[in-house]
Amino acid sequence: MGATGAVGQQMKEQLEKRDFPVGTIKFLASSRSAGQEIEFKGKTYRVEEATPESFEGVDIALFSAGGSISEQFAPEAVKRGAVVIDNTSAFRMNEDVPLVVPEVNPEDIGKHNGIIANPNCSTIQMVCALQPLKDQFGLGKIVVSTYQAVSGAGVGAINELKEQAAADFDHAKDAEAKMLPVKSAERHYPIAFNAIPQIDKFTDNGYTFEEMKMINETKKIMHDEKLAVAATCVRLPVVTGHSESVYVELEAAPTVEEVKQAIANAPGVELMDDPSNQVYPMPLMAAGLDEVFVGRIRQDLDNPRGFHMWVVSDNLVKGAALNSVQIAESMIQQNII
Ligand code: A2P
Ligand code: 11C
Repeated sequence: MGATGAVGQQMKEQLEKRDFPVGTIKFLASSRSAGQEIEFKGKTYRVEEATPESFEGVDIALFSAGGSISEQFAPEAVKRGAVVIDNTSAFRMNEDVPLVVPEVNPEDIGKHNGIIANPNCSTIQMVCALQPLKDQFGLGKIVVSTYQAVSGAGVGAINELKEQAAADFDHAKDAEAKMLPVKSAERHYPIAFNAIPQIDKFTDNGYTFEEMKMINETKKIMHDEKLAVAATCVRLPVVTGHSESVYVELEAAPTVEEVKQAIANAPGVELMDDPSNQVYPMPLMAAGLDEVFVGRIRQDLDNPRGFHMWVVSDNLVKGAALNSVQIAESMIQQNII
């Protein structure tokens, strides 16, 4: 569902690349793109307009067409016997909906009642890097600042950045902007040559919805309501790949080498940390790759339990499509489907 979107296209790639055991497949979107052709494993399919009946006979439905579409169609899919893996924020915080990153809490998948939620992209990459530290040293406080790519806001935002970036810097302030910070907001700002400290709308407490997602989802995935998390989320003129500066205070006081070793051994995470050779993760290099890359690991200069690190991952891959497909794979491995 949402097969023509930025994440939907990646979902198709991941299903192909990982040789997911597909019997039959259909590609759903709105009437706007119905009839478009999509190639999957050497066969040509036509995009179909989603209707409730689209889900008859479906075992697993991967959704990434926006929250309101999930609210409308996920119950229809569940009613017809499908398990929905939903990449929107529609159901994430519902008590009866597991919120899953397979490297962190695969055991929650079995508690589903028809819907399993895929977390927000910026949350996924952070918890992948934090889980090994939680396991070995215990977590105290987390302070994260993000540097997020426009692909998180969909195909329209990617196109807008490309158009604005092709123009001259001298006219950047006056560039036409319709997509960011939020399509439905009253004011829009150009993203080319800029940094926008607003992702999604503001909530009543002065944090944005994106920031509150990072805070609330991290607590839910890590099963720790008391975990102290603060977030500042910023949009940058990067096409794809979110970066995060993460400060974490641990319960124990390991050496920086022990922290690096824990990160290096974590599933789905790659240590990329050699400052003497200028080796550290960057979104341009992470684009299209599966891993969560971690570098710039340093001990805080004032607090021996405090560590700083730089976490980068492709938000469309591990942050969305790959994580959804891994949830489906884990369901098969755990005999949940
Ligand atoms: P469509 O191409 O028909 O508009 P993105 O987040 O990259 O903008 O992608 C959004 C995805 O959600 C697209 O695949 C889009 O399809 C799909 N979508 C949007 N509105 C609907 C709808 N009413 N029903 C089904 N799919 C929808
Ligand atoms: C962004 N993180 O980068 C957002 C996109 O809740 O799944 C993902 C929104 C979500 O704009």
